[in-house]
Amino acid sequence: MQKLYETEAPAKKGFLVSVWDNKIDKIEAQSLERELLGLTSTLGLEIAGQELVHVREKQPKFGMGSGKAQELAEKAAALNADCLVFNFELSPSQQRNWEELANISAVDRQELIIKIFAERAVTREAELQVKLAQLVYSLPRLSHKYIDLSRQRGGRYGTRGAGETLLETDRRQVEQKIQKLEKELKAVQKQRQIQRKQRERQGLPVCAIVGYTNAGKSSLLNVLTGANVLVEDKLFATLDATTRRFEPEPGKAALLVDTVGFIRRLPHSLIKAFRSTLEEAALADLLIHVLDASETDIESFYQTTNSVLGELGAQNVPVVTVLNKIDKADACALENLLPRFPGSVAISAKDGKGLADLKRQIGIALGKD
Ligand SMILES: Nc1nc2c(ncn2[C@@H]2O[C@H](COP(=O)(O)OP(=O)(O)OP(=O)(O)O)[C@@H](O)[C@H]2O)c(=O)[nH]1
Ligand SMILES: [Mg+2]
Repeated sequence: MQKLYETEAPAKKGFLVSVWDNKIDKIEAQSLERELLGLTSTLGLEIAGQELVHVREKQPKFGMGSGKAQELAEKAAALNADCLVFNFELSPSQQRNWEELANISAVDRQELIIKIFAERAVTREAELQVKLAQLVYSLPRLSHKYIDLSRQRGGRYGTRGAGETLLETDRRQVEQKIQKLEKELKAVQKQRQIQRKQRERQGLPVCAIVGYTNAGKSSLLNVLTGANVLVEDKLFATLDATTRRFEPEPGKAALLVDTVGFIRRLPHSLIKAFRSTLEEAALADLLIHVLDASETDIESFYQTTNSVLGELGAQNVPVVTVLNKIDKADACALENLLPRFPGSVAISAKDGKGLADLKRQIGIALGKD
């Protein structure tokens, strides 16, 4: 069969391109730039350099002016970067244009996030969900130079690049694969529904811990229940919902579910593919919305989580808002946050501060039913 494109050697050094346009303010642009750095490092890629470009008017060919694009391609080449990483969504044609211009792979934020999810998937369900998201993302991009961004891959992905499945295949085959995966996923998800029903039979109220990635959700689950869920200073450490029993008040048991973290501009193919996992939140009796109080851009994180929750149909579930990492937060900033999030509970999952108060608030919220 004819090959559509060749897989490139693994990329080692990325040149990061972030844009700041009229739609967002500079603080958010800088926070997105930091986040792009976090996403890239999570994949184990070295950073060759980065630039925040102010774009007055988006131009179709590169998403910015051709002169600026040329300048960035030259900078990346001078720094020996072997891939360009963008903090905005590239259309399939923009992606191709950048790759032709710079002669290295161009990866956007969406693809980066999908690749991280691919690395993190452990359960069969998560694996199927990620594969599905990858194929949906790849479908209009069959000419994209697929590269292997990861240097820390384990055996599961072997020497295969994330897009390699596309190598020897064509659009129709990809579509068939998508259909097959959707079917397989449905079967696996039935299993999850059975588990959910069993849980319901226990008759215990369910609290779902939700929030932006890296806010400290798994840390909170661990300190409240003695669980041993992986906690890491990396984005998307958790991809599967873990459930544990706990007692917010003596003699009053509830179930606590850890969930996948959210991120700004979460790729739609991922939301769609992970819908059943994310829906844990919509089916809960109570949401525990964890915010990282030490983040300067907390407002944008708060809005992102709320808008994804809305999309999942969880807007009417009662919420206890938690300001976590107070041990790290600036005392003055914290004072401003408390009136901004009335009724919120300030805690530190790290040193245990505020946990007794949080349990009390959870008990009260559950008692309201
Ligand atoms: N200083 C401080 N660090 C914390 C606290 N809670 C969590 N962290 C750290 O924040 C990082 C992320 O914590 P996780 O619990 O993995 O966060 P998460 O929300 O589950 O993240 P994802 O699963 O990736 O969405 C880790 O390095 C934790 O050690 C806290 O109260 N104080
Ligand atoms: Mg987690």
